[in-house]
Amino acid sequence: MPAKTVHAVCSHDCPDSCGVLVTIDETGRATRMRGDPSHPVTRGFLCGKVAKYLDRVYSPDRLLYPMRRRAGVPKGSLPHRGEAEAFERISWDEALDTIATRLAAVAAAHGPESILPYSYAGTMGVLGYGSMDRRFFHRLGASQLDRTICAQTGGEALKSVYGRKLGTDTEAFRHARLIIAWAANIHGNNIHLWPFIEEARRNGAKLIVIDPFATRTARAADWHIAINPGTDSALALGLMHVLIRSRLYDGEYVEQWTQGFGKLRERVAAYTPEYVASLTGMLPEDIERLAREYGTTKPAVIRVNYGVQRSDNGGAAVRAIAMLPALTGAWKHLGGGLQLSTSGAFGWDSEVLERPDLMLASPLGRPARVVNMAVLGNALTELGSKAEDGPRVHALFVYNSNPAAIAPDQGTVLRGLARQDLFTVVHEQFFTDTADYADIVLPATTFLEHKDVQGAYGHYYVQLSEQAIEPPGQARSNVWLFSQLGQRMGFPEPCFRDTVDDMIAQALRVDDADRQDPWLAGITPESLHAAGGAQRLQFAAERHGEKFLPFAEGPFPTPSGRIEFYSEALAAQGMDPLPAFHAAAESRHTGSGAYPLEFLPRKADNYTNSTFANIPAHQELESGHGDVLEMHPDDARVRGIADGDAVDVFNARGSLALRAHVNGSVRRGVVAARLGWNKLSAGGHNVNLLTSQRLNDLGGGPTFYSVVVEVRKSTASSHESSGGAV
Ligand SMILES: Nc1nc2c(c(=O)[nH]1)N[C@H]1C(S)=C(S)[C@@H](COP(=O)(O)OP(=O)(O)OC[C@H]3O[C@@H](n4cnc5c(=O)[nH]c(N)nc54)[C@H](O)[C@@H]3O)O[C@H]1N2
Ligand SMILES: Nc1nc2c(c(=O)[nH]1)N[C@H]1C(S)=C(S)[C@@H](COP(=O)(O)OP(=O)(O)OC[C@H]3O[C@@H](n4cnc5c(=O)[nH]c(N)nc54)[C@H](O)[C@@H]3O)O[C@H]1N2
Ligand code: SF4
Ligand SMILES: [Mo]
Repeated sequence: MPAKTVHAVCSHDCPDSCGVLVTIDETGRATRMRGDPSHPVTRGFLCGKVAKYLDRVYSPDRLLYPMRRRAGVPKGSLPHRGEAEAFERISWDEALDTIATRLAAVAAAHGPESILPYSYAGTMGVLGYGSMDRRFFHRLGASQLDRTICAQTGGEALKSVYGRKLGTDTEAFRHARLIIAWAANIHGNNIHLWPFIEEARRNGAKLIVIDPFATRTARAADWHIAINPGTDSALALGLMHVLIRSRLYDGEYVEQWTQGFGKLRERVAAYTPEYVASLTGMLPEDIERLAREYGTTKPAVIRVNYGVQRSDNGGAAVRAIAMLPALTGAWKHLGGGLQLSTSGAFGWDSEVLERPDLMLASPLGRPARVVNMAVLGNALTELGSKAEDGPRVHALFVYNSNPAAIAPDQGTVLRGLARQDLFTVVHEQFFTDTADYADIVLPATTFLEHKDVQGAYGHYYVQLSEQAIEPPGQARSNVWLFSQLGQRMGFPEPCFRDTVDDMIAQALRVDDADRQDPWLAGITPESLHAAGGAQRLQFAAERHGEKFLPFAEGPFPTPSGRIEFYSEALAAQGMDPLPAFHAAAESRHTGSGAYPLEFLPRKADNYTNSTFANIPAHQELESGHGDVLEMHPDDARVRGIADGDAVDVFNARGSLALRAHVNGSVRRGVVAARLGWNKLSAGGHNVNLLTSQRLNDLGGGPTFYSVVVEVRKSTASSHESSGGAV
């Protein structure tokens, strides 16, 4: 086989969805990966994580074969690379038969809803994320998983205002004169936006960052506002107060395209700069100044990211922030507006891919109950204790996710996973913290080893990801796994035999122009291939030689056809139809004497959630950050803590062993640490030991960033993590 280059797409959970060119040598081995230079957003470079991707693909730690827990070995955390003691290799045949038999037995004994799938965005490929797997669980009658862990709150919030998850085109940021990065760690989480911001700044644009943490992005900004965590709704309402009071809003746009302005004006009246300053930790004059700059600079764009919605008041925060460009009419200008996500632009045919109708053909004969993934701990330990709950969970099937590390209230999650009467399957690339608790572990492919199609939540290109290399060992894709299982369970529907190519055609709806989304018109696997792997969505405006401006004019896909400052739909659900500030249950405002510090358990710049945390090259990039607690010097001093000291960070849910880093990344009253693998952390737990299963105000999202803790210098005997008793 001669050397060749293949177009793939980075499928990790990241807004950028980079086009990747993979060089394959004569032996079929990938030797090089680089960003596709012809992709208008990737622009020829990859982030530090994926530039080193071949270290992951060819890691000696890859899971290569199906494995089974050895008889009599109890479930629980294993030392890193310690799985050989607890697990033994089996064939795929035996693995699939065991799973099919056990799932059938669980369904027969307790009802199919006692089976719970658990997946998130290990891969963002359209097929790998959700297609054959959904068909399988729907046909089985398994519980449905409400995928709330990341973006649902923000998505619901944006849709409540605009009706659709669209935002300012990434490439248009180069035209902005003012860019506000609101809870957006662009350098760490969204690096392909940065060159457009740099271009805008070369032309005189200003960058303002609103983040309680001094990220690299914040350090590079013209103005960093280190807001108190969870107070963003107050700031946005305060900005609207000033914009309205000072008549810095676009009356014509408001009149023509929005509804509820009068009620909004009444609501924001209370949010004076002085009041908002008392909540956010800002100065009143800075709130005035920010509002004036935002109201008078055009084009002005807000890059808001999901960090802002991981708290009790997160839905209201996104709603209020999203209203700002509607008030100023910023959407009218190329380079103005707001971007949270662009994912709503991709009209994949999910009905055909996921087949929710198959629930009616399941033994249940009705839609299955829905379990919120943000409360996995309770779902495994408490669900089923009341008659109306439905059955207790007796089988858990994990893929595309590492819940032992990423789900909140880790102590309870691990207690649930340790149940001997729970049958757990984990489909993974590596022996993660979750695999430690599995009965059966199955090896999964990376994006170099399977074919898929993908959109993005940070740009507007559809891409084909070709298979670049053969899977190592016996690794198999998600589509293959659930197709095999469907057939072994004897499901008669032909859709369980669909090939990957069939399903890519279904996603794009190439065979049915009537059902095809207009922005996907003419995009086929062949056209994608001919275009070198990536094609821009077919926006009507651009076909007419105009610019794509998502919300420059209506009608809008909301109930009223207008941008909704005031939402009747939310009111009908008993919720506040207008945004308001409410203090988080765990925060400085709710005054918990025992736990006076606000804790930010953040994402690492060089991992993707828990992914990459086990790769030495990535650990090196994070060196000095892994087990670190960022503290303000004043908070350290009063506790007798010096830079580098071992500390215990604790609350009622547990105690985490970290090392203090007293460096000014956070303001007084806030401490921060990063997400990683439990078993690679000093005390065997990560930051989610301290987070709570409390849900936020919209869409059932988690509250990762509303957590209070206390910190003390550790004594030798106290310095190990503990928890799970509460
Ligand atoms: N390097 C890297 N890239 C990633 C990921 C990763 O783990 N690592 N994760 C991926 C995933 S899953 C997602 S969802 C995306 C998007 O992820 P984002 O939502 O952008 O990421 P976060 O880091 O959660 O939050 C962004 C910023 O919000 C700040 N923040 C926290 N609380 C508050 C608050 O109350 N107010 C304000 N104003 N800011 C706050 C945090 O300090 C952080 O710097 O990123 C993706 N990209
Ligand atoms: N404290 C704290 N907790 C958080 C967050 C935070 O910021 N702070 N962020 C939250 C957010 S935004 C999110 S999105 C979640 C993310 O939670 P998860 O989606 O669980 O993310 P990862 O930890 O990246 O785990 C993904 C796993 O999928 C595996 N995988 C990759 N590709 C495939 C594949 O093709 N098939 C299979 N079967 N497996 C594959 C990877 O090896 C990896 O172990 O975490 C949430 N948890
Ligand atoms: S993780 Fe994000 S920035 Fe890095 S290569 Fe993948 S898509 Fe691009
Ligand atoms: Mo996420």
